[in-house]
Amino acid sequence: MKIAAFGRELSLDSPKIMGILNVTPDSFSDGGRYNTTDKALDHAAVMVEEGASIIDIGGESTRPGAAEVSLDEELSRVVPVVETISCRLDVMISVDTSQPEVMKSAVEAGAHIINDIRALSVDGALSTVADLNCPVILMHMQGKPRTMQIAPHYTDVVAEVRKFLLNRAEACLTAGIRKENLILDPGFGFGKSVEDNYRLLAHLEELVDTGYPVLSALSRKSMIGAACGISQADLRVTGSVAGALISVMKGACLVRVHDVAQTREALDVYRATRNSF
Ligand code: 8Y4
Repeated sequence: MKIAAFGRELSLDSPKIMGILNVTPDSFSDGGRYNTTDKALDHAAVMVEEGASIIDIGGESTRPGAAEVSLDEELSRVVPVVETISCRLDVMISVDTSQPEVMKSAVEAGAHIINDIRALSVDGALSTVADLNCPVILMHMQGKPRTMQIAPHYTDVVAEVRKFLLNRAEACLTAGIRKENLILDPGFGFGKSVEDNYRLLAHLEELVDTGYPVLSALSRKSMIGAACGISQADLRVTGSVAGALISVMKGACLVRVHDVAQTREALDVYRATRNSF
């Protein structure tokens, strides 16, 4: 398996790291230190050096209760950063957005992958990605960011998440998006209790079994804090690395992380072990 976009390719035969670059002023888990274009570039360069194959750039805060961002605000946060990174670094760029206008402008500016927590549910998103002909990450969410953590409920979280994602994949295929461009993501923390999140992680193989590449994104999230008893998000590094490694051992081929160097080391040990089988 591989991801291919705009003349660039990334083999998924070995797991790859997506480094998180937040460009929202309230990027909580890095204290908002990297919110200008220069600082974003510096942070991205460090992550590439540490082993990130993809840099994920997002201009909308999806933190529960966060304020909604206008289209112009999102464009002005994302586009300059995408332009700068695509000119200066040899790395794939994903853009965390649900808005067709942002998708188009970001790809024009040099982005390769659309990362949509709303799984292309906004009007015009399906046809936009079909036209762009680029890879897209479809994520599961129950409810809406503002309220999703109030009372998440499932009868069978693993079956429901799998079914939702396969339905969205079908909608993509119907809209003319190529199968090779689809990546599935269980959406840890998006309308899920800690128990739901761990059930999804424990059964990640059931998502991998779909045949689509799976991305796992649990870095520093509350499920890690809950298991480790750590309330401060930026202190959840070791638990996050463990979660990334478990995901990869269950067949995820992409992990979205804050702590690239630490995750790279864990995946290197796994690789060395596998190579000795
Ligand atoms: C601490 C650190 C606590 C981070 C919470 C968080 C996903 C995603 C996000 C995901 C995909 C986040 C943009 C939420 N999560 N994209 N984006 N999958 N594909 N929270 O799970 O990182 S933002």
